[in-house]
Amino acid sequence: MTKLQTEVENIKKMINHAQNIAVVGHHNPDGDCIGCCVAMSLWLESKSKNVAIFADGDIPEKFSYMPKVQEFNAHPEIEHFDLLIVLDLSDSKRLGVWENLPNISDQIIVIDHHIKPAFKRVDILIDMPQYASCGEIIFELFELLKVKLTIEMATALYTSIICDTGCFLFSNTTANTHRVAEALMERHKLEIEMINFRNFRAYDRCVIPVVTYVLKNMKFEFGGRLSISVLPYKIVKKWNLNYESRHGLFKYATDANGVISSIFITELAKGEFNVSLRSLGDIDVAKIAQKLNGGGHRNASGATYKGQLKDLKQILIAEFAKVLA
Ligand SMILES: [Mn+2]
Repeated sequence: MTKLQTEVENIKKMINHAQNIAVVGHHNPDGDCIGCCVAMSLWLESKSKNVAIFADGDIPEKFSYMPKVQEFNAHPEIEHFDLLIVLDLSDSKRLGVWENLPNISDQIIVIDHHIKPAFKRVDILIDMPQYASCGEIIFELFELLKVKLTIEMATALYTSIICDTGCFLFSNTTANTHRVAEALMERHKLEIEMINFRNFRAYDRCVIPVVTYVLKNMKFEFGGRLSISVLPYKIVKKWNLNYESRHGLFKYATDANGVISSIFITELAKGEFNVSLRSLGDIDVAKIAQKLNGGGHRNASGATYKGQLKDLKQILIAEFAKVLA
């Protein structure tokens, strides 16, 4: 029995007893997080629940093909919830500006696929890191609860799956990932060309100078197996780079032939750095991120760091040396 199968009756009861429900994802919400929150909210509303959706940060415009994306963060004034459902979120710190939600909610369900989710108080915790996306877990939950998926819910869950697997490219993609995608596509005529184009091909021409900067300044270590990119604060500020536009740049750091792991450092404010780590195969970058009090998945992790860039680089290179040298 999976954790989900064991807990499904308790989840059902908890949701049935709640009327006012908050659904929250992580800050800088990505496609998995947004897809899960949308699918969950649509289902709860079909059960006549009052639902408020939260995720700290901008909801990227590319997700506007899903319903409810306009409703994220629309109800900051609500002071109490019967139930809080936390999705795709491993650490209460990643609630960002919504860190108070657990304190104003009677009960809390966490459903996540990160390694070791960390929360102070949880009534039901479903942590299934073997799943590529949180969307896969929500699909399974809906199956167990015999929820009839609408095309909007299927579109949202399909978005979850493709976004966390890089459109079925990453090593976290499993047979189950494909089975869930198959089931979603079998039930509804999803607009996969539009969804995939928006998420994996489309780019704004205004990012061209930044892409040029990244390509020109990329450094390689360990015989070209590690790439290191740094976006200094002056570039971030000059081009007004938000999380979404920065995220699209990781591809250049990770996809050069021969590169099996990458470091992408963004200076968000003077002396304050966002670190994104990616890897292929068995190289566990979550462990390296944990050294900086960050975390994530084996092949995709992140952390923040305050201090000197040269010290940060030194720490990271020393860690990568353990697996690459
Ligand atoms: Mn996820």
